[in-house]
This record gives sequence, C-alpha cells and structure tokens, in this order.
Amino acid sequence: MVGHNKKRALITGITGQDGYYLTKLLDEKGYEIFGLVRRTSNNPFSRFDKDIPLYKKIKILYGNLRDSDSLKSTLETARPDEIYNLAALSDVGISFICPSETLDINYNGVGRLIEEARKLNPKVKFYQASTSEMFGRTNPPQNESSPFQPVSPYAEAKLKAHQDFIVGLREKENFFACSGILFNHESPKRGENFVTRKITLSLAKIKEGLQDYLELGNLDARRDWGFAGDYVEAMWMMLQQEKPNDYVVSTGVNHSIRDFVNETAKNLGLNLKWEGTGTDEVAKDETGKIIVKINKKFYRPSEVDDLLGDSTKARKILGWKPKTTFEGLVKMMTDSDLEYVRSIASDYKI
Ligand code: NAP
Ligand code: F7E
Repeated sequence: MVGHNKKRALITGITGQDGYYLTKLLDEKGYEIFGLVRRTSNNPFSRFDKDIPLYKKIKILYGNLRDSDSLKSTLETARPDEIYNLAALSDVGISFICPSETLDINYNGVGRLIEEARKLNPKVKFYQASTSEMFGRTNPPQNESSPFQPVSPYAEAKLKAHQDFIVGLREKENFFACSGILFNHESPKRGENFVTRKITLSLAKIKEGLQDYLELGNLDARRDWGFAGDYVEAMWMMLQQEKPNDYVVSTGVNHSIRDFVNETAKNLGLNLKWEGTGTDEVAKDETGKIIVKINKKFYRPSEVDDLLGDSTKARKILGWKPKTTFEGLVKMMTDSDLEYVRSIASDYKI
C-alpha cells in the first residue's frame, strides 16, 4: 500500500545537471519518478554516482525525443501526472555545428512528446525547459514581456517550441503547459563544456599542477548565474499553480566571464593579473606564468552579450527566490572541483 497514491513524474533529461537536482527534489516530495534515458555507450548516470540510494529509486525507461514510438511506450508505462521536459541539445556552441539535430531535439522533440502525452492524458501538466537565450540581443534586464531576439540555432529551436507548443497549445487548447525561462544555472554537476565548470575544473587542475593553462573565448559576455538546486524548485512550483503560465527565473545579478575567473582564482589563492586586450589578453600568476589565454576557437559565430533577468513575477506569484549568491556558487563549484582533482591527482603523477 505504501506509495499507492504517490504523484507520478516523468523527467526527460534526467541524466543532466537539472535532472539530478529535480530528481532529488521530487523524491523529497514523495513522487514516484520515471526517467527517460537515451542508450549511450558510456554510463549515463555518472551524476548520480555518489547518490546510489537516489539513483535506485528512479524507474529508468529507455527512449529518445527523436523517436515517437519510444515516447509512446515510455508514457504508457509511466502514466505521469507531471512531465518535466529537460532533455535538449543544450550546448549553444555545438548548436551552430549541428543545427538540424538541435531543431529536431529542441523543437520537434517537444512536439512529439506533447502529442503522445496528450493522447494518453489530456490533463497532464507539462514543464518546458525554456531559456534566457531566447532573449538573445534584447537589452537587459529581461522579463516575460521583453522581446525575443534569438541568435543561435539552440535559441531559435527553443523559442519555436515555446511559442508553438507551450503558449500556442495553452491558449488555443487549454493545455496545462508552463515555460520556465531560466537564466544560466550552474553547480558542481554542470557539464564540463560550459564555461563556469570549465573554469573551476581547469583552475583547480592548474593549482594542483595537473594542467598548464586555461584557454577561453569571449571574456566580456555577461551572464546572470544562479545555482541549479535553487532553480529546480521554481520548476516544481510552476506545475503546482492553479493556472499554467510562463516565468523568468534568475538572480537579478550578472557578471562577466572574467569576473568568474577572478572569483574562482581568489578561492584557490591564485593571484591573477590581467594584461593585454582582445585575443592577446592573458592572466598571469605572481611568478609571471600565463594561467589564462584566449583561443579564438571558443568564440561563437554570434554572441549573446548581456543577460540579466528580472524574476519579479516568479517571486510574487510562486513565492520563489534564489538562496545562493554568486560568491557562494563559485565557492561551491571550486571546492568540489578541488576535492575531485586532489582525488585523481595520484593517477596523473606517475
Ligand atoms: P544537460 O546537463 O546538458 O542535460 C541535457 C539532458 O538532455 C541530458 O540528460 C541528455 O541525455 C538529454 N538529452 C539530450 N538529447 C536527448 C534526446 N534526443 N532524447 C532524450 N534525452 C536527450 O542540461 P541542463 O543544464 O541540465 O539543462 C536542462 C534543460 O534546461 C535543457 O533543456 C536546457 O536546454 C535547459 N536550460 C538550461 C539552462 C542552464 O543554465 N543549465 C538554462 C536554461 C535552460 P544524455 O545524458 O544522453 O546526453
Ligand atoms: O557560455 C562564453 C560564451 O556555454 C557562457 C546553457 O545551459 O545557459 C547555457 O548557455 C558564455 C558565452 O553557456 C568559453 O561565449 C567564453 O557567452 O557556459 P556557456 P550559455 O551559452 O550561456 C543557457 C541559459 C542555456 O539555456 C544553455 O542550455 O561564456 N565563453 N569562453 C565560453 N563558453 C564556453 N562554453 N567555453 C569557453 O571556453
């Protein structure tokens, strides 16, 4: 009998950063959790490695947003009350290299999932992982009324999904769908391809003598960085409202990539000094050794320069607010990476 009346949630993208924190939250709230997982050659559950009891609670269903049949059978097994669609090709830089795959997963995939879900249960509640990248070049601060000006295949596909399947079906067909327009959120579980984790991991390796220097692209871009653990709470809150709606989720404070490097370096006791400009800019340590340099390959064909979210609506209606500061976030990520690097250091030093 235990668990008989549990709410059922299906999480796509459960193996990603947000998938981990959302699973943790929904488990604490007593949900029965189903996870859509693509078959890959590597262990897809590395993010759960230190959390085996949590991992064991997930009912894993193999499938892919690119394959309607797999979504149909997943939904028939999971019979979810709530669906959290976190799956995506989420790397903006890679979306310029794979635009068709990006469109197929981030736009068509959302349509496939919603179509199958509504056939089975028209009353299902749907959360869509929308993004501040949809604002693109729009001047900060950005909120729900700001115009969208996407500048990457990633942002274009996410915006089309937001307009056609979330706003469109909600307004025309009364579908319970919410878009979380989330600004960048990070954590020790962030993919190493994203700039924050790349910085904390690389500087921790440099500090421990396992890496010579860090190469980055545009240091001037500004992002409103929050903690993923705080942001998944807003996702859940959206689906608990009486009426579906869209919400910006952000801290309201932004920093440049250079600021992120400086804050990480400060935590590691690396005293960095910046010299030069443009692609010749470098950061050196006290001995004059180059620690950070620019490599043009990390520049994007088009850049989003300045994101700063105004989350007044989420704060007022959902009662949500971020608990983690920029400084707290960087410290959390740096400490975690330093511990990790120290744990592998003996493998490197032969
Ligand atoms: P992430 O760590 O990159 O995770 C992406 C997830 O999507 C992974 O579990 C991945 O599975 C899965 N996936 C990719 N393609 C798939 C497919 N064809 N079928 C099924 N699953 C697929 O991303 P995240 O940072 O957790 O972000 C979660 C969502 O929020 C994404 O939709 C992202 O675009 C969006 N978002 C993120 C942020 C942010 O700052 N983190 C901000 C706004 C919006 P594999 O393990 O198999 O690769
Ligand atoms: O880049 C600059 C880069 O890849 C941030 C995704 O979760 O958040 C994320 O997208 C900035 C950009 O994240 C490097 O040019 C400099 O200006 O960490 P990122 P993103 O593109 O903001 C949004 C909200 C999402 O929705 C996405 O899914 O950093 N940058 N040098 C670099 N970026 C990377 N990755 N690597 C560099 O070496």
